[in-house]
Amino acid sequence: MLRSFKLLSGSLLRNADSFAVRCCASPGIRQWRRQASDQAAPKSKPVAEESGSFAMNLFRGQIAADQVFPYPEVLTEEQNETLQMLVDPVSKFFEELNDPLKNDEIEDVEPATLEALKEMGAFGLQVPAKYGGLGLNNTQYARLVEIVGAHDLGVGICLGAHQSIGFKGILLFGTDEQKQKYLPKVATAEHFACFCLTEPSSGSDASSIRSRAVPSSDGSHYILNGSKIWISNGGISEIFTVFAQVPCKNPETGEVKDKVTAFIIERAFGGVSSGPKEKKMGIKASNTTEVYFEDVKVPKANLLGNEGDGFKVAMNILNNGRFGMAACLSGTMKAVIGKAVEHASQRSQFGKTIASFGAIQEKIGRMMMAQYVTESMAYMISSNMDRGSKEFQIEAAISKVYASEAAWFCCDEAIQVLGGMGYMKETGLEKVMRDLRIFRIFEGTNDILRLFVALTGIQYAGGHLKELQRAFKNPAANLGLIFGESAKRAKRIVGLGTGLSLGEHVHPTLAPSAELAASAIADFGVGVEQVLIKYGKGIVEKQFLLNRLANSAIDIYGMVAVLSRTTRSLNNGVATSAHETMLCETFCSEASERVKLDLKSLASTRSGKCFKNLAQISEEIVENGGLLPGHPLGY
Ligand code: MYA
Repeated sequence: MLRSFKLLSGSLLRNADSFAVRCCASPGIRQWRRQASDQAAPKSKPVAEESGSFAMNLFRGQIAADQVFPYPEVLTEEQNETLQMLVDPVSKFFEELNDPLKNDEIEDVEPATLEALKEMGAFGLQVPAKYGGLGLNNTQYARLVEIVGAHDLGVGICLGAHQSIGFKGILLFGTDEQKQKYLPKVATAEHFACFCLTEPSSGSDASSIRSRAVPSSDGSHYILNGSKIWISNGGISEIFTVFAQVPCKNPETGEVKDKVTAFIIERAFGGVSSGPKEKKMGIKASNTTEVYFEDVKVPKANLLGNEGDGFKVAMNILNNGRFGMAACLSGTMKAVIGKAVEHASQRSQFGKTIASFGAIQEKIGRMMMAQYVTESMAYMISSNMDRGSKEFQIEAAISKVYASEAAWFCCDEAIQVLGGMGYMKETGLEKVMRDLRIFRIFEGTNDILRLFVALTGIQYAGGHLKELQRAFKNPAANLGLIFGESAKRAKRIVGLGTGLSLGEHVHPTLAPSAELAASAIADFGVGVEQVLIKYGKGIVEKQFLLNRLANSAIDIYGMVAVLSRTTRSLNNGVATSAHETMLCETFCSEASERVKLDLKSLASTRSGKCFKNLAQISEEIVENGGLLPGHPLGY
């Protein structure tokens, strides 16, 4: 036993050492990439802060249960009552008054609809009542945007671009004066707001923006120049949250460097103009334009946050809004599933309703599972945000990725269930599909968010691995940490498992599914550690692997979200708990198999060869400027 402990700790120390030389402590995607191609020694900074985030700890193969068990319930009786009073009228409005196909056709929100939404207070859902809004929390907001998502995603974007990101920065980072000045008018949509980050040369690489604001010589204001593209509400907004480079002086070195800074810009400042409405595939009712800033005089008082902090302001606004997308799309899924079910139960072929055929049952079952997972994630995150958690960025990104892909899947399958009818415009699914396509692209493409999820988690796990390495340099002072970690690894190596369990948190009925999830978490932690040790900071370039780690993290978060929610239903004896149990068991079973496959591919020679081939195929085609194989007919 002692000998195996010594052997184990020796190899751990060697590996941790080699990892530490190659991996810097806490870089972001950009810094990591820069350092990966640099020969210079990476600068290190204090690491290994503890995180309460479930997803973050997943990357260490640990269960941080507080955010996920029990399934959070945050609404007070009063908040529930307020919400219930809103749900009916909002649903009725969308069912009876809003015309999604008409909005789509005129590529605008019908004026009467817009006015009615303003009257309902729909543009200021989360603005505190003292500034004229409804003062809803994230969970209440989620429940209402779900209704919007079920009926009209085009209107949803008009509402969401305004409050989910347009003026969210003022809510999150505004001074009292800024809040007093701007919130009352945006809450009522007397003034529309929008979020101006993306530029022609800066999409996913958000910090490379070129718009620039230079302080005036008397220091009273900035002069802003630049242009933004694809701005939702860009043509109708009076208030713009704008990100621009500002020359900032390092107080220690005196060096001046451009840093992203956030501003609140009014169209009334002058020099602000918008391009024509873009012609889009979907969400046509929403107004998308370019926005230009030409020598705009911006008062110093309109800085949002501090000079140089704009990138974090932007990221926080986006993190804060992403759960809303999941909630909204869970509503969309409900709606498309409803259409599929209605058709499947009425349409007869071969003498039976098509709902009785296995091929259709599998589709409906899978659609339902995807919706249940999305909804469980959305409300888990909104509740955690309402409970004051500040660490939800990975979870929010996961929910955006999962929801946008699940909604696409559901809509595609619903169309398939309806067959020819599904393809007809009047059924309404064609519009939903066009509307949905953008959700995998905007607010951070799913590709970039997968990298964000994987690298943020790896960075956290890497910090802790480095801490372990430091502990080995002074073992006497760190016996607890060393022994704990080594014992965990020793148990795993001799096949005793890791001791990880979700058993105490889940209903006994779900014990087998909980075991699958716990074992996926343990395996995932090992997978992360192995890629860290093998590639060090070079992991940032291994996007085939990062994608698979992100997929596993998404699946595991999904498993835990449904385990938690289903447990609540079972504990409360709700009527649908047996149905939910099947959704939960099936998802956990399939997701755990996917995780196994993804993790296996991290080290498998065969997968490695496939990834290499795929990369080379792409390189050759790109170099050739198009497809390489000749036509089978020879001409
Ligand atoms: S708006 C446009 C959306 N654009 C994007 O989302 C841009 C995507 N790009 C990025 O997110 C970043 O550039 C990435 C980082 C992730 C690629 N939270 O060196 P870095 C920290 C917290 O990695 P980069 C639109 O589409 C990081 O830890 N912190 O940065 C609207 C590091 O910190 P430190 C973060 O390589 C459409 C530092 O920043 C985050 O440049 C309309 C630097 O990091 C984060 N997320 O790339 C939608 N990321 O220095 C309408 C990084 O301390 C709404 N950091 O180590 C619809 C809503 C529908 C519902 C409503 C219905 C009513």
